[in-house]
Amino acid sequence: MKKIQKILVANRGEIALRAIRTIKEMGKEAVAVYSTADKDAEYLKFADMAICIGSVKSNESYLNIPSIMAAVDISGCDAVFPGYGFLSENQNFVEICKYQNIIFIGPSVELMATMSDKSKAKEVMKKAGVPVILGSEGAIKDIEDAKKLAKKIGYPVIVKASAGGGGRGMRVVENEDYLENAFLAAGSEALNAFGDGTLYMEKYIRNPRHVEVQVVADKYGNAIHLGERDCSLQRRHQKLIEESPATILDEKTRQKLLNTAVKATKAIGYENAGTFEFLVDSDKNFYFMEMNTRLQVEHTISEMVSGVDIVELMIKVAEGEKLLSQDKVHLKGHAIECRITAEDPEKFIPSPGKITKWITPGGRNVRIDSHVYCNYTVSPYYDSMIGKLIVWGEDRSSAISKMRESLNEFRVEGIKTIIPFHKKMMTNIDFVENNYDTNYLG
Ligand code: MV4
Repeated sequence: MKKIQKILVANRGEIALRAIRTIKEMGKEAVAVYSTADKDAEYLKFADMAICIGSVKSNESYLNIPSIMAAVDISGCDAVFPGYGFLSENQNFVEICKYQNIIFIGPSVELMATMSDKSKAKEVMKKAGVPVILGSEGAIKDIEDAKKLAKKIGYPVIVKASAGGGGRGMRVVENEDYLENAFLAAGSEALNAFGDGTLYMEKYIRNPRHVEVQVVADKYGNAIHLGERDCSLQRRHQKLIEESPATILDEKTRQKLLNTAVKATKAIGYENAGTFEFLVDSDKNFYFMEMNTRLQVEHTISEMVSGVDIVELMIKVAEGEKLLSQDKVHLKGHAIECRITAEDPEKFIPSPGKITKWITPGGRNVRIDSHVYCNYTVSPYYDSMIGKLIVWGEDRSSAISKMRESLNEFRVEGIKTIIPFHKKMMTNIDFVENNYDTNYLG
């Protein structure tokens, strides 16, 4: 078994810092990379080495594979940790790492490719016995095919881009009058955005909940789950608040959901960390939607309820260590995450600039994952997320109370943040009573 010695963290911001922390805790060396926009970031000094990989533009730095491979080579790393976004789901990057004998801490390129095709992923899951939403078998051929399919499925239907995900290249169709337009619009949007206009069709589920299951698998066919997350509070496909467990599910349905995800993980021979996304309809039926082949932003709430460090597990299974068994995982209590963005809390437009005051909440069961501090300048070049506030409580209502108090302690000046929005949500009757869905914020 080849132990990993030195890991290059191919990311920036809070997730780079989060990874560096675990790497060092494991007694390994961490190598950070940075663009010129991030050159003064304090977290770079927490790594054993930091290498500049290019300009402020992501294409010339965090997305630049030759620059990152050069940094791997110069620093003598034997593994790469991708985080989320940037190169985390880039198949070329995974192949190049393999070719250079560098361990990519994530799944195989084959499964990454399968899951990147949403229509194919659905077929694979259906074969593995996972419930999927009634729809087309694979791609829609043409408008005539679309009309026939929609009639068979029954309106409303939704057409989705096979290469899509995250909401792009999608159209809801209420009746046949709108089908042709929607089909053409979604197709050209998908072709434009992904270079692939392939579409598939599903029955449209009104006002669903988004519930996802965190899984981890090793090289020997063992797989475990770390519970589920309810990520229904989104705005324009941007998640804002996540919680674990999903208390809308009764215990029997929850167990069925979790077992389904673990069974599917084993059936496809998945390796490393992954997330199964499901839609839950108003009758509490769950259906597979997509699989994310990376660590996600909201992994922290699963860590809070399981006590497991997911990044540590990812590194261990990548080294070839055998996974702990499911009965060693004890899910306890309730965790909530509020994403802290540098955004106007009403208009949701980015608010970059210099932070002049940064006082974070703390105390028992409070976790802050953030790379920023007083006098840090939030760059306009990257995602507006500057940190995450995660709290834990014995149950959902104590977690909400804890979050409310924590948000009240938070002090940020110099930039606008989304904190006022989160404060409102923590007293919002619908949120507090768990009466919301993916369309709640419009
Ligand atoms: C759906 C749906 C309703 N019915 N599919 C949005 C992102 C992409 N991953 C799939 N999405 C949806 N697919 C069917 N058959 C509703 C959505 C959807 C959604 C899903 C999860 C979280 C937020 C959402 C917001 C709007 C629409």
